[in-house]
Amino acid sequence: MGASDFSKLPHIGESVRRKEDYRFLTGAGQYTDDITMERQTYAVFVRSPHAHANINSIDLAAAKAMPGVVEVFIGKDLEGKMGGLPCGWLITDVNGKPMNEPPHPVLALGKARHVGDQVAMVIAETLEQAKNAAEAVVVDYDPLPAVVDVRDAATGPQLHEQAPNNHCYKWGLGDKAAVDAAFATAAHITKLDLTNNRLVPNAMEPRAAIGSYNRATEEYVLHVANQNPHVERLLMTAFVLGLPEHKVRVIAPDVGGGFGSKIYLYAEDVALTWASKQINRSIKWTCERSESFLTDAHGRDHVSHAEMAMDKDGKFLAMRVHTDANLGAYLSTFSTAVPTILYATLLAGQYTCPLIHVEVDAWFTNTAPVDAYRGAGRPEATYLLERLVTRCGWELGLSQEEIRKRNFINSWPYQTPVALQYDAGDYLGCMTKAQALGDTAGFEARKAASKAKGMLRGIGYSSYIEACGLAPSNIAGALGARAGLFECGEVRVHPTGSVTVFTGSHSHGQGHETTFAQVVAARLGIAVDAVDIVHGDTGRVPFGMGTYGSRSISVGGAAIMKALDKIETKAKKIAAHLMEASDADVEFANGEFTVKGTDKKVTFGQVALTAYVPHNYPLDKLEPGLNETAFYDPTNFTFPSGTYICEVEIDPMTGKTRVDKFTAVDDFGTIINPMIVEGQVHGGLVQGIGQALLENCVYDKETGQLLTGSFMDYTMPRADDFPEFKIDNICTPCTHNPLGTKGCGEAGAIGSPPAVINAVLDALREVGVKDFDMPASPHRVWEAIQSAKA
Ligand code: MCN
Repeated sequence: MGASDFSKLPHIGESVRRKEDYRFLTGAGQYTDDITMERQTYAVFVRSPHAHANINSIDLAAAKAMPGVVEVFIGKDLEGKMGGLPCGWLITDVNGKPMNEPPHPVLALGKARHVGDQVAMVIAETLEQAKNAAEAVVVDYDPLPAVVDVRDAATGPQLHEQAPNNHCYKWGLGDKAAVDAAFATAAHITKLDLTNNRLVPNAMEPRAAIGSYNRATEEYVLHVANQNPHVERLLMTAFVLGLPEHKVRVIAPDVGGGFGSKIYLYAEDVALTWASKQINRSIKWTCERSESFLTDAHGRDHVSHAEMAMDKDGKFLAMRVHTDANLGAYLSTFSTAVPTILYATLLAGQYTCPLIHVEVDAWFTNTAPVDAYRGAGRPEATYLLERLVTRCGWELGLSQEEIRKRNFINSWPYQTPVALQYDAGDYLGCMTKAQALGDTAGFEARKAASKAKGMLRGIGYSSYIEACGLAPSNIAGALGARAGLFECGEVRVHPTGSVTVFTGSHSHGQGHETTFAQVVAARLGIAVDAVDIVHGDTGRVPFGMGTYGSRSISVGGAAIMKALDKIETKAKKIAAHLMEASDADVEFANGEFTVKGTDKKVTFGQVALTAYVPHNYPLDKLEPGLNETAFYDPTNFTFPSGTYICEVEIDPMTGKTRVDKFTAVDDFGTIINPMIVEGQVHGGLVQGIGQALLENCVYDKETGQLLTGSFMDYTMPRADDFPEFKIDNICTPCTHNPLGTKGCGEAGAIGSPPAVINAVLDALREVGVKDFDMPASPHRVWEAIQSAKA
């Protein structure tokens, strides 16, 4: 079935209420911490209070003697028994060498490299006993100088022997010589320095895990708040524990948000799994919020310099970018892919810039590891490009609309100079719709009204594009991924015609139990409630590559569609048998099989029953049962795009910035469930605007201590920080997946930060401020105004 036929099916484009919400809203959800295993113990991790320190000795005598203590493990106990935590993405340096990949021990060995680095695991009968005993562990540290700012990494104290000057890799993309030549003859060059501030993910449910071991079957079970259970198992068994994969079952039950931070194989997951066999007991660990701040993989933290060369009419000729990326103290699972292929390949944006050269230096510092956080590389690319484009316009005296119009891509497919080929879009159409919805025509009047009150008002545009549906395995493999990024779906039709689907995608808030059911119900002509979706269990789902990169509907959903194709083919054979017709004459629509040119028909339910109750069934030609599995590997990424327009009002006396209007028009191709998509856009906008205005992760430069280690210091956005968003869509279906869908789960977080900062700068230009970077906290805005005055 083609994407355009699919979009016309019942249930597609319907705001079906979320099936999963009843259990969440009535407290019946089952998160990892809600689960209690038999003979369960509790673990607490002793963590380094220093950003960088040699560990001279660890004295466990007092801790082991504490009431209820079952065991205490330190790095030396694990040495030789397991490998280090692997990085799933190898980057080749510009010189053709592999990146520097220092070891990442499960428990620190000899040295702690960031505040919160895990040094010991204390296991006791109760959580209180484990906490008390953890305090009795005596670690003799020898503190060392620390480096936290990526700009100081090269000259800072060395973290790893295997990474001289704290350098992980220098990576590049594009034709430097051609770019330099274009710059040499350009009519105008615009330059910009930017910092993309570090963020802490802060999912509502903190990380949690329970490791268990069954001596009889010699099987491990890990319950874990994770977005990616099969990959977690693969990395843990193949790279760290050296176990046969079928002896480890990873279950990710209900998960309360991840935003990328739960894709990774964390040290705690491995330690709990391994130790469960050593003590022959289940071990539960639930991260505390302050521990999350210190140890969840953080996001962003780029420092960049960008330049655009233009002709006299503002047409882009070439762009060059240099970025320093902070990787933190160790390589997290996908960290190396974020500042490279997920970032640099998006730097063409929506524009026809023919030449782009990007160079990225990635560095280790004494901070928590940095990895993918909602958008992963694409928000960083969009922030840089959309800030640069706006500045290009301002320097040439062109409006934010005009500079974009002069450079928008307007025919597809479009091959960018940074590897990606966009399949479909309508960038001008999207911007025009956003301008109408956001009443940009009325901006000057609103600005005058603000001025009359002594306030500054600014407007900011951002026309983003992102690559979702991660990822075609060939492309990912060629670019260094250690695994293909296909997806798997199994459709099991039961004799009564109801259906259970087993998907390798994982839902941790995105509503898959509803939208995937809509897809299946639409295809089979049955009720949405007749379809159940199972995910997050390596013991039940054949295989899966998990959820990230807004891939689930476009890759996971497409795998289910492929399995449904197989179901339809087999079901037609059964229907042909029932109607005594040839397979070729059987048609299927709206849950009914008919024979061309006759009034014969049988329902999907009758066919399902026949598949399992083989009365008069042609067993010699057709196997009983109606159960199919498919793997889908996309041929390209999907390319959601959109234009966001933000209007801010700033009080110059206090620096307080208020987002007064925010308009978002996106192109997600075919939309399965508009209500869920709208919710996804809302969530993304809150995270993106949150980064631009409020959220900022700060380490102390001298001591390496995390200064924003709690919600008292790290400002989480709240509902009253935002106006009512104006949201709409256009639709250019994705041309290469059977649903026509493009991902929507990250768009809001990708497109919104530059819209906000462009608006802030537009307002501050009035009072002479020339440059400004995130976050636009009152103090920073006030300071910028004061320095412009001085
Ligand atoms: N959808 C749709 N029509 C489309 C596109 C999507 O109806 N054209 C629906 C999908 O069926 C799905 C939801 O929208 O129910 C999001 O789909 P998709 O864009 O495929 O994204 P994923 O399901 O793969 O989710 C991942 C994405 C990412 S990468 C982050 S980060 C993120 C996000 O989703 N983390 C989230 N949204 C989140 N939402 C919640 N509540 N919690 C998180 O941790």
